[in-house]
Amino acid sequence: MQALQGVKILDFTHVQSGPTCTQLLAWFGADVIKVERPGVGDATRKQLVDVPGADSLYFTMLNHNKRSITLNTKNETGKEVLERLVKECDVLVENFAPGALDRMGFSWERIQELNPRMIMASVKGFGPGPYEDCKVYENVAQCAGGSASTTGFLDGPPLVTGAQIGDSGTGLHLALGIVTALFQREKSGKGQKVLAAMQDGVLNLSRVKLRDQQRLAAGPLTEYSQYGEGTPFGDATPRAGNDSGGGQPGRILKCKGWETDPNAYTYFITQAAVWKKICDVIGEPDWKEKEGYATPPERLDKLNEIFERIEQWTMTKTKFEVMDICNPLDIPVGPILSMKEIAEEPSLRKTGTIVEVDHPERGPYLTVGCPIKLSDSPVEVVRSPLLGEHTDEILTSVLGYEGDELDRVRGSGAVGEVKAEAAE
Ligand code: CAO
Repeated sequence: MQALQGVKILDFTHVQSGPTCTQLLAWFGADVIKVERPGVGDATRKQLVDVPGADSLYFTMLNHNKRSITLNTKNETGKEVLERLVKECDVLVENFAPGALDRMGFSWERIQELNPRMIMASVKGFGPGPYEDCKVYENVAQCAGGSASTTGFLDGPPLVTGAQIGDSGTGLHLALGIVTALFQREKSGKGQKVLAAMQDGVLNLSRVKLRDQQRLAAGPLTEYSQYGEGTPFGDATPRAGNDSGGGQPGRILKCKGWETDPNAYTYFITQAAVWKKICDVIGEPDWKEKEGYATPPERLDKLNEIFERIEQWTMTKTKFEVMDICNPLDIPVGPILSMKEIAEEPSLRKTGTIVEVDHPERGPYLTVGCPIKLSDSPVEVVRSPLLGEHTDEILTSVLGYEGDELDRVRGSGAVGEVKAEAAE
């Protein structure tokens, strides 16, 4: 038994944001039916291809545990099949460019007519307003959501981050919106529209920077390195390099091997409560009581000197040795782990956070498993579907087509080539 067992999702998503959401719902047990254009499918199937002829890792890693039906929704018979899917499903999830669903003939009004219990969930780049009609990809959202202006170093340009906070982040937000709407439907009996705009999702994840924007009115942000360095603040939250976003100063510091290993670094936080232990570890016991060093406010204008001293110590240790020494002392540190190290980490395999999956076209590959663990809803990661792999199965077992009717749909060109044997 899984948490969302019995919930049927009509998955009209593509690329990353929407598929992240429906993959999570599938992992929680929903039956996710991915609708794709015959012969084409989700564009990511053929993007960043590493194994010629096989679905890309981009696609496979975002579409586990789903079924794929190919359907031309601009063809009359295709529309008929889609109507039946709308009536049959609980949730429709889409991340088309604004207006695409309306142009297909499936406005929110029409969907409600067909199925008043339907929850219609959308990712869009922007919410209502001046940019609502724009097409948006990850980095546009990172820039428009406030993340890029606050990421990077003070003397460099704005930076995007490697974490896909615009796409996968918004997909996560949307998934929460969907399960919340399902919960409300239990009482109201009615569906509703759920919107997660990528700009809003990025801003939600960047809220500490909006906090700092307002704190600027009360004076300089004393925990930022630039304060100690004597660099004046402007009128907007500045970029803060690797400074910690909270009240405890932190930096990324070199560790043993940094000259040749680009990831031989550790994050080191000089948490006030463990200051004395830090002083002992780095060999500066005098700093425990020394004037100008003993309390957090006194240290603010000396953070560069302090972190340089700590770095002299971390450079004598590997990032894992730093962890081994500091953890028992409750000094918060964290190694900079490369993707290679993460891929090889046995504990992540054990918890299902990293999973090896087999695929008929590409063989075994690694993927990120469900990051949210429910004690009573186990997740088994199942490979992504081939294009149209479940078309016949969905037409017959979900929508009840049979006999002449089934032949008519199959022969209409609406569902493309039926590849039931692909499941083998
Ligand atoms: N049968 C027939 N037509 C189909 C179809 C199907 N099964 N599935 C999709 N289509 C059509 C759509 O109806 C649309 O046609 P029209 O423009 O003629 O109405 C067309 O395919 C293209 O859809 P699109 O505009 O969404 O796709 P795109 O590649 O041009 O844009 C993207 C991609 C991501 C920029 C856009 O979808 C978007 O802005 N989405 C919202 C924000 C978002 O999710 N962005 C993140 C994506 S992840 O990085």
